[in-house]
Amino acid sequence: MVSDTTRPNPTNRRFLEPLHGNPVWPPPIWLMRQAGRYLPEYRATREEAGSFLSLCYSPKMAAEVTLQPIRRYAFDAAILFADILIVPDALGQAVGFETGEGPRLDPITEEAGLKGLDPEATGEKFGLIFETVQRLRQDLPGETALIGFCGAPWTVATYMVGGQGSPDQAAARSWAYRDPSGFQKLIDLLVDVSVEYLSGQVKAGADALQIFDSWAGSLPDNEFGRWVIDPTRVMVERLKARHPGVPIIGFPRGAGGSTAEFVTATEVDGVSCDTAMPLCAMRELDELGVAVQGNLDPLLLVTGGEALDRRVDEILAAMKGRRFIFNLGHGITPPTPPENVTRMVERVRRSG
Ligand code: 1CP
Repeated sequence: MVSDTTRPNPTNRRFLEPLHGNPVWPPPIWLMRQAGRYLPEYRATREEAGSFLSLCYSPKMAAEVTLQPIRRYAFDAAILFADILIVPDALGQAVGFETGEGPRLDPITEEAGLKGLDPEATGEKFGLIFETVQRLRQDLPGETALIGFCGAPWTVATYMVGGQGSPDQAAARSWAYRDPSGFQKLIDLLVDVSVEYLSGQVKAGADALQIFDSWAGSLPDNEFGRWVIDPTRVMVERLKARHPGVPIIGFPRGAGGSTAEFVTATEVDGVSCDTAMPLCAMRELDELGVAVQGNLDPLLLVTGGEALDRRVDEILAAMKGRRFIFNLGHGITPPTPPENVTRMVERVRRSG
């Protein structure tokens, strides 16, 4: 946490300041899924690419869609355009994206299925992602930080085991209950591969990392330590040993009352809070010594108007003077009018 990781930020990238222990105001701002279907220029590049995965694996086009929201809104950070399911795809569990339907994988539901996964095979596909990062570091404005990312082992496992997104992640949870030692092998493999993947992104030019645990909230508290906290803690420990100055943000979505324990046990430098996290709880997280990121409801960006303004002001007032990064509680949704994003960014930047 801060006492271990604070160091001067050798760049002029304001986004990094709260993560190194220094509050800055107005707070830095970026948005989860800031590249995406709400932008007409994204839809055009996506169409040119043909499929979602060809977009992810084309360094030129993936860099282009990463830059699009930076050109429009001058966010303080860009996030590499890729997906958390690149990891299973590169391991050999082919991922398909059906338009409008989300990802589809051939499910792995027991230990024997792990034989089909090959960490040695990830090089070619990971190499394309690292090339995107390299291009981005060259093309981004000097003051814009670049965030690399991956899915947390638990969340990636929910897709690998379920074969698609699900409302309750029942397939992964039931393997974990039925055969914890077999499921542990899948988690351990994802820890190893994800550390290499993130380390490669740092070597290629990422300034900070975010680990997305979008389904952390589906586990009861007696399972949360083993499948959410432990894998993330090990990843943070290994990444810090290799890249001591590179801050790591955790996003244990839905973790609620277990979030403080997540922060202390994993030693992340920042925690991204979902929409349901009370602002008073976000202040308590700051008091643990981490930067706090969040947590506007993405639906307010669709609604716009005074309801949007009011909540932006409430969040800013609650977090003023803290190590805070303005963001959403989850990703931007496709119906978001781009001008509502402009309105919000201006309001955050004008806040004194
Ligand atoms: O063009 C399209 O139609 C594809 C939509 C899309 C996009 C724009 C998908 C499919 N992934 C992405 C990009 C993406 N995904 C980014 C890029 C950078 C940015 O934020 O701008 C990132 C960080 C992600 C991460 C991701 N993918 C998460 C974690 C964050 C979250 O939203 O909870 C998850 C769960 C995924 C899986 C995924 N990929 C795509 C979809 C539709 C989904 C969700 C599937 C489901 O659960 O049903």
